Amino acid sequence: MKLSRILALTAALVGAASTAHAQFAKPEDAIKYRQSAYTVLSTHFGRIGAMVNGRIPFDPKVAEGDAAIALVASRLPMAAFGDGTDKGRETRAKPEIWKEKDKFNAGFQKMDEEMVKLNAAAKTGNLDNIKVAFGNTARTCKACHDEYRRD
Ligand code: ASC
Repeated sequence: MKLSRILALTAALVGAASTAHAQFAKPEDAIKYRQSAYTVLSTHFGRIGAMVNGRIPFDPKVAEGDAAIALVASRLPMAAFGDGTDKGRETRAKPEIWKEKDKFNAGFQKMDEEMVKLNAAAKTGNLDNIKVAFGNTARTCKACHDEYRRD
């Protein structure tokens, strides 16, 4: 998929995701939604990781598709961290998320920038490029997990 196409598609999806906020009937639904998005994100991001680390063979087309899905999935959870969604279902989300909204949102923004670069790297089909971008993106994942996710 062309990067411009991915970006156009994700812009539309993020528009849909940001209005999803009002659509959650219960906090439980919002928590389920974001957990589902993280499951999809982790599955596809993790498969790029497996290629980067040599656990599975590198297939540039598969990596490109995974990067596109990871980018879309990474843009979904933010709309599901609305007020009152700290409780309602088992969650590892820490209360600090709702106390440090600007900082939390900045973390998502940073991840987004690296995810976009990962997509550009995946399009080159060059494993070394993907390795660098994957590492940079993974650091932005970890930064938020360290601060805002219970073990
Ligand atoms: C993954 C995955 C995460 C991140 C994180 C990066 O593949 O599931 O949560 O990478 O481990 O540090």
